[in-house]
Amino acid sequence: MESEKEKGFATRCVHAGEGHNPFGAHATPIYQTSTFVFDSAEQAAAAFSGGPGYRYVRSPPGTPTHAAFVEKICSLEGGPAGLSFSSGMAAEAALVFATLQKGDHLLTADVIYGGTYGLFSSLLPKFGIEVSFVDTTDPEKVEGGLQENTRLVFLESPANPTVAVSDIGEISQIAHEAGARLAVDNTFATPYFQRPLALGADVVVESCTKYIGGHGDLLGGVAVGEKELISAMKRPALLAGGTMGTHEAWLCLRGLKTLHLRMERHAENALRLARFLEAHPAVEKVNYPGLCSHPQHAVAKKQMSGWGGMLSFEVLGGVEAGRRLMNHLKLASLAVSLGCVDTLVEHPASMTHAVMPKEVREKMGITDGLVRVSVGIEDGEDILADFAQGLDKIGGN
Ligand code: LCS
Repeated sequence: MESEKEKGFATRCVHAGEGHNPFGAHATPIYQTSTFVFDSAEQAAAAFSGGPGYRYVRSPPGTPTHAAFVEKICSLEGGPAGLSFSSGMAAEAALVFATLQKGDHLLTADVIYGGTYGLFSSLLPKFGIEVSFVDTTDPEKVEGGLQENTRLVFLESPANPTVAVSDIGEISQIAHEAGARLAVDNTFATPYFQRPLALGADVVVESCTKYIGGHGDLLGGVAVGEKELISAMKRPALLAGGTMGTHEAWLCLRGLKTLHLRMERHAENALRLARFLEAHPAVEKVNYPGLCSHPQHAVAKKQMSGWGGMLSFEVLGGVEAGRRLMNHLKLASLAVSLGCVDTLVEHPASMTHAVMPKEVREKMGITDGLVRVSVGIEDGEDILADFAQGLDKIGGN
């Protein structure tokens, strides 16, 4: 696309990365192949010694389908380079492989997805990497947690599952002054509502399984950021695997074409549900960045252009009441994952964050009674009606 940078977000969702198609195919083709054929031994040798061209699909950039997807997401995140992966976890694993080595320190947010917590707390220390967890909603605590050997600061904002918000701009300055890089997991906000690179982050990682794919039918991950860092991630991507499937790359490319439309509706429905729950007598507390009661509402307002589709809440009566509610919901499905067109509910303490010790969880607000909702793009009234009938059942049958 000509002068792509000057085009609006929606136009880039639709057009970026598209159109490099031989034979004039309107939709980018799925290059369902595992390897590429060379015209000559010389061309092959050049490709394998760092030259351009496609080689073997595990070797970035994979196929032209992957390249189209990466070009589109780079345009949306506003980053110069990117890499696709088989899952968000594979992207995170490549990030830590590329940026940390024995003796280095990772400073990470305490509220993060349970899988990420597991990678950081149980796998990295096996390789001699020090890891510490800090409340990144307080930049002073980030500053206090930095060490001489800190090479990477990692955070999610909004964070899974409490939707805690961290000040990306302020933390990037603190990290950079200490010689560390800042990585931000942008899965909840998506580039539609938040662009961490423009706020000062060095790299963005995202689970494409969520809003990027958008329909709950794939696993994928992506990293976008400064060229040097993304280049360093190519080696772990090649050698540890974690390659995005070609069909998944195509589904992500297609999913992104409607990201702007879906995110608007997710956020509209989520705000309605958050307000409804906050006013409901059976609900103790609602976490949603768009509510004035959210402790980092002002930071969210500063760095996000919308509040997203994720919220969590506690019902009166704790875990038992929460279970009764989830068992009585009819429209919303009880499932992990998020960012699908349909509404999903889950119980972080026993599902997505079960890997965290109870005392660790509770300290950061992931209580036994917390219920997380990924608000879908159905009719808002139908979502509200489902939660209304479910909450009615908490005390009774
Ligand atoms: N980052 C965040 C914020 C996530 O929520 C997840 C997965 C990941 C990274 C990892 O991505 P994946 O490898 O699954 O593509 N979150 C999940 C969740 O909340 N329920 O199921 C998975």
